[in-house]
Amino acid sequence: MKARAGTQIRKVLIANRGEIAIRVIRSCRELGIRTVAVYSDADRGALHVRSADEAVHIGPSAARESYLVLDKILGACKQTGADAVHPGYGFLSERAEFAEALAAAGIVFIGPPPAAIRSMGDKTTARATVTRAGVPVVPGDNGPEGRGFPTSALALEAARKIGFPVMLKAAAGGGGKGMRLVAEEPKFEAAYTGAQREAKSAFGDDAVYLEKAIIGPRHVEVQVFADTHGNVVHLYERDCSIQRRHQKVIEESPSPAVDEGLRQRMGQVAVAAAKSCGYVGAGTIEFLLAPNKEFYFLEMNTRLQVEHPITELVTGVDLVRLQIAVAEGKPLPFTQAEIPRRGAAIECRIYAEDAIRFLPSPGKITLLRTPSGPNVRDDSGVTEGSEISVFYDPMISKLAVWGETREVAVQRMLRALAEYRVGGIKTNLAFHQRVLVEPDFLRGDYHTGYIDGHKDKILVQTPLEGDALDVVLAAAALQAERARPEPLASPEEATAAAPWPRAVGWRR
Ligand code: MV4
Repeated sequence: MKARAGTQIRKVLIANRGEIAIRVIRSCRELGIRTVAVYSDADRGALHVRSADEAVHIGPSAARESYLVLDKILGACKQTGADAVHPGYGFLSERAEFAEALAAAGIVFIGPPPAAIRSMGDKTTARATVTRAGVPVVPGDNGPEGRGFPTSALALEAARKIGFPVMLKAAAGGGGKGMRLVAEEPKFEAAYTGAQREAKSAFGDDAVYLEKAIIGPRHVEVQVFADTHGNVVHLYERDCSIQRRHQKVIEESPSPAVDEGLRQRMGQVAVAAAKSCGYVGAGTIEFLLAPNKEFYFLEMNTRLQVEHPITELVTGVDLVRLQIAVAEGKPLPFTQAEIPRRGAAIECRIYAEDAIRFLPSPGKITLLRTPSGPNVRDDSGVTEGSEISVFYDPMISKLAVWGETREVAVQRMLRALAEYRVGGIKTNLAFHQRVLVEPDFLRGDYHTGYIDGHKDKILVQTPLEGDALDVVLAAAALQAERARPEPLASPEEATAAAPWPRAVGWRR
């Protein structure tokens, strides 16, 4: 982001769709900034189009021919006189050439500098870059020239040194594509070939490198923020271990596995990682947290993330507003010590899907009632009558709740999920209820294998309703009374929050 100090953004084009476009529009509106939506054929009547001040049609439904076409976005900027672009997540958000093209056109990219996107986009470069700053990476080998292994023989030799089990990963990868767990030597050759082939077809780049495999890890990520004046802070962690096929399903902050000491260390390391690549704006440092509480840098996401609302709920910071301030060249409005961390937040991603078979369930939403009430936030991209198309991610909304303790947040999420009504398509609402009432989840005792490990109890279609829901609330209440409350950030807050709220049966 090349904003000179004092640049004032007047009109933002949102190069995205759905809930994140609407989320960005909301902050812009509060700031008195004009907004421009872009839309494809399939999104002609979409909510994000109606939410913006102006909208520009950018082509056919397929993202490859619309949302992913750089020139169409640039054209829409010129046509509307937008002076800045917010990329959201996905689509063009982590394409360095996009940030460069905008800069060349004199348009502010509300995101990091192209060089930071580039160095973190390649996993071997990212590992090397953060290692120089003292950040712990998973023990491994980037290959003889630092960008993958040219032959499986060389890779096997390195794997023996690292020790099995190992992970083969695509240098251009991320998100699990081109990744292979290899438990033992006889399986290595086939895994190497498979990872290479998958990397080539997914990224047009077959470079693969090696890491020691961490077994039973949690995925804990730290939100970072940097301004153009050299200030870098973190906004604590999110636990995103509840995933399915590398798709996050439930996220929470703080992580039940992270105590205050670990939080400070992970935060400091995350800040060092951001500094190592000259970062500016909102970013996320992903870590694997091993069962022995060792943590390792995994990758950096150089964008605002889907799950950013839970960080907003526990810190009270509007991350999009902050992105805009930083893009205008303003300094961060707080120091590390001034960032609050209060209570607990949980987010459930509500999908239009057959949750058991894990397949999208596109179609028209014929009925929609979204939950509200105290400390409930529903970030949605649809309304009643909206069409969930086959062209894009079938996420309906992100349901996020806050509670003074984790137990209260769980109860609140169960209440909010029970309030949700969606007609016309299948959803994963019942799936979420089943995850939340599992004793292991209630204890915060889970890792990235949680869903597969609890298949028979979670992957059933019946929703929890009526009497069953009473049971659920009772279970959560019991848990709340047993559990020791998460200590608050400061003695003042602890005083303000005491006495601890009892698990109250408001339905009675
Ligand atoms: C790993 C790992 C264990 N050991 N790397 C999956 C997606 C990609 N971002 C990194 N992933 C993993 N890398 C080592 N050395 C386990 C995973 C992993 C995982 C990580 C985060 C969240 C969910 C996951 C599910 C399966 C595997």
